[in-house]
Amino acid sequence: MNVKNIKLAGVGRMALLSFIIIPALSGCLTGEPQVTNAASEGLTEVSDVENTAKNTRPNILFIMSDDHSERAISAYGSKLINTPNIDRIANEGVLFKNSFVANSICGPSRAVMLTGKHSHINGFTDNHSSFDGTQPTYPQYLQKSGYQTAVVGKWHLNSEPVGFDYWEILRGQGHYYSPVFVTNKPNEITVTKDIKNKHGRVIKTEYENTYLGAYATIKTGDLALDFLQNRDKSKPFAMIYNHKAPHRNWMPNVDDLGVIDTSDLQVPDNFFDDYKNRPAAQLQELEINDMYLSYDLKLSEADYAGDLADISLGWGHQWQALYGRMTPSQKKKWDAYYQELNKEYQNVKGDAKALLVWKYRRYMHDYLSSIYSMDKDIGRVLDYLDAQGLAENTIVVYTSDQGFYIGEHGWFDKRFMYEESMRTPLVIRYPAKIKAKQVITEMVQNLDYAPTFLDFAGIDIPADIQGVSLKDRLVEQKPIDRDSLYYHYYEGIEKEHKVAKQEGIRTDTHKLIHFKDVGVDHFELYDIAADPSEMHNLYGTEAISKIQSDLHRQLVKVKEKYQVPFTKI
Ligand code: SGN
Ligand code: CA
Repeated sequence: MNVKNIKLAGVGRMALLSFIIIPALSGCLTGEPQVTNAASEGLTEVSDVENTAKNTRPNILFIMSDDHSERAISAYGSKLINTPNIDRIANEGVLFKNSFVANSICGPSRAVMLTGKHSHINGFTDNHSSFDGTQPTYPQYLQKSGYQTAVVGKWHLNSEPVGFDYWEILRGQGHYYSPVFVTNKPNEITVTKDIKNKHGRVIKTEYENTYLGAYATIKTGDLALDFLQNRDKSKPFAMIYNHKAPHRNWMPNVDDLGVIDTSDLQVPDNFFDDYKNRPAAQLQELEINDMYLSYDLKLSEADYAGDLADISLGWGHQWQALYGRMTPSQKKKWDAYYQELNKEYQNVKGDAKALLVWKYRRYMHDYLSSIYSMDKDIGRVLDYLDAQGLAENTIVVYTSDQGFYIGEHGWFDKRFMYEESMRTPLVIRYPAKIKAKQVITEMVQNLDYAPTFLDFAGIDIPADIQGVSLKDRLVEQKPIDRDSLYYHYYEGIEKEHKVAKQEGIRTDTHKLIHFKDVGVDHFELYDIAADPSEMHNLYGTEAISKIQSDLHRQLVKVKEKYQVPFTKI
């Protein structure tokens, strides 16, 4: 971090402190239970019995990354990278071996988590939707019941956060370098922006902070720590601390370059997949082979002069814009690392297979490096909880908005109901109530987070929530009541990456997927136990016919249970 950033971080802290004090004071006027500062005044910490009970409720620290495959987490057995801090949460708590999303794409997955409801109910079906923040979410319930709530980092729901005392979120997808955040609490560096409708009327005012020279991962951690340090200590807190990393285009922190070595990395077994018997997979555009040489793979124009496809698509300019967000000293470190290695491109570009392997290794270097920095940042926040004696009574969750392909089927990105992207990492720690070193193999889904938090906070779970609370499983080892998961991806073949619309059901052993889109209408069926990479579509084969009809029956049942309109797909 350069000197400028340190200064900016300090300013942010002061401003944050002032806005936390103001709501605390305003409580005097509203007649809410009054709390005094025990440490400074030597009084008991709370003034009434009800509030004492409330204060024993756990804090909640929800940590989420963007596009983190569980196969890039050492606690999940990854040999690709060490993630000591995510592992710390798992080792001191619980690791879910079979954790899934309901819709493997960013905004929709986040909406499922906030509401505990499937996409067709919460209305945020694809990334082009805008989240209706007036509907109930778990942060709103927590806030109403006395939690101090905050969200920092990636949000990506196209509408402003509702139910948070403090929010400072990346604009849209956000940038790795010199990130732009929007906040509800302006500070000294804020630029005020009036947003107008097409008639020129101001419809809202935004407060925007550009942290010049900052790296998004570290800035997000700084904001999380600022909130924790300056929070209202009379209340339990619930903070969502969301990273942009390791989302495309995987720009590592210049200070961490060289830590990850992928120069000899072997490609996954099904890297050269031919997509036989899987028609939707034949139509996708998720292949590492299709990555942009500059934007994705970090070659400079000089490196690929003559290979004009990349430039003609305009992505050279996209890359220049991102590179341009770095400070001169960051660019110097970046170039010192990449320029030498980029010379390899000349040796491989004439050999299609060698080039593809080179692309995979470069992709993995950048992806894993972004994770390395993020894991370190998570460590800073966990250290703070330890130092403040907060770890015992804080539920810490680490997850991702979905899984990701890191070369399986030759792909990057997500969206498919196949295992790599339907899965998402999930580890939970809560030393006061949850025994350490548990591994849970039952299937859970991102639908379950909201009811679990409400349950732990002692709030009745509203009847319309579709997920199940994991509290009794976590605390008392009671089995989870569910035998299948419903999945639905809505974006479709006409959108980026050309992945067909699909829905389906996953049981412990099998998966049935219905692909239905323009020019696509077929089922696929996998025996996940025998074929975890889903290379052999068994749909329509004699040996599977009984299981097939059973899965069809279950799909109908599960759609009824979740009130999925039968016309949707
Ligand atoms: C961007 C990326 C896509 C990615 C989507 C959705 N393209 O559009 O590769 O699938 O985000 O990701 S990029 O050229 O802009 O990098 S999500 O995690 O937000 O759902
Ligand atoms: Ca994502």
